[in-house]
Amino acid sequence: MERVPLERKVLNENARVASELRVRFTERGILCLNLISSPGSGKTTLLERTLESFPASERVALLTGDIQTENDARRLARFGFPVKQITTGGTCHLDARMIERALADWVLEDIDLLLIENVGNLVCPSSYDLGEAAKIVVLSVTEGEEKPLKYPSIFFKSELMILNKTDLLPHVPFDVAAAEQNARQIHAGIEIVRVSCMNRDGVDNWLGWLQRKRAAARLAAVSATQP
Ligand SMILES: Nc1nc2c(ncn2[C@@H]2O[C@H](COP(=O)(O)OP(=O)(O)OP(=O)(O)O)[C@@H](O)[C@H]2O)c(=O)[nH]1
Ligand SMILES: [Mg+2]
Repeated sequence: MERVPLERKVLNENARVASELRVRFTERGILCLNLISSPGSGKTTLLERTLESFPASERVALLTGDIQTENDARRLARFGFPVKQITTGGTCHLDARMIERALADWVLEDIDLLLIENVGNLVCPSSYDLGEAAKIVVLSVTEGEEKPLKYPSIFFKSELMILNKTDLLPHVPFDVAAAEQNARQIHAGIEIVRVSCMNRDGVDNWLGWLQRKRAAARLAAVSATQP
């Protein structure tokens, strides 16, 4: 009986902090993206492919969430951009307060792009707004094409689905058209980019999507600050 009101209170508090973060990001023209997937779909690898394409002058920063270990932050730190690991110690998702705390000693004026890798989980992270401009769901071809139907919430809330590990298609029974149709059945407007982080196929399409979103965030900041 007590559980539902408590859950609602937690989500309301999260929504309040997330909307404060969103205002801070929007005003400064920071594009914040929240990457969500099952464990091992390739979030960190996609971020590695992304960072290696950037010049050293790129104003990008990253937060990466895991229940345990600093491994992902170590992998991402190799590229020289600011990275912080958020270790949740058991919680299966990041929340807006964790993002607020992680950003406390960073100067937001130095950042244009904030990439957040959520804890590997296809369910819990979908309920927690982090103040992002968009959620991105990563699905890999080893997971089965029915996943959008089984875990609809995250596909419904994501602007983009990255279909990763396409290099494995010759070796796994995965129907790409059915997977994409399932995603569109849940969210008619979802954008889809097929990539292989292993052989880089399609990575430029992802980078193109990212640049278009960044341009839109810069425009939104100009209109937010105009009287
Ligand atoms: N064949 C193939 N393997 C990939 C690809 N992308 C990632 N992997 C492999 O998949 C495994 C998991 O990748 P990660 O990037 O660590 O996955 P993650 O989503 O960050 O995992 P968590 O942070 O634990 O949720 C690693 O062994 C990667 O090398 C790909 O496009 N093709
Ligand atoms: Mg990872």
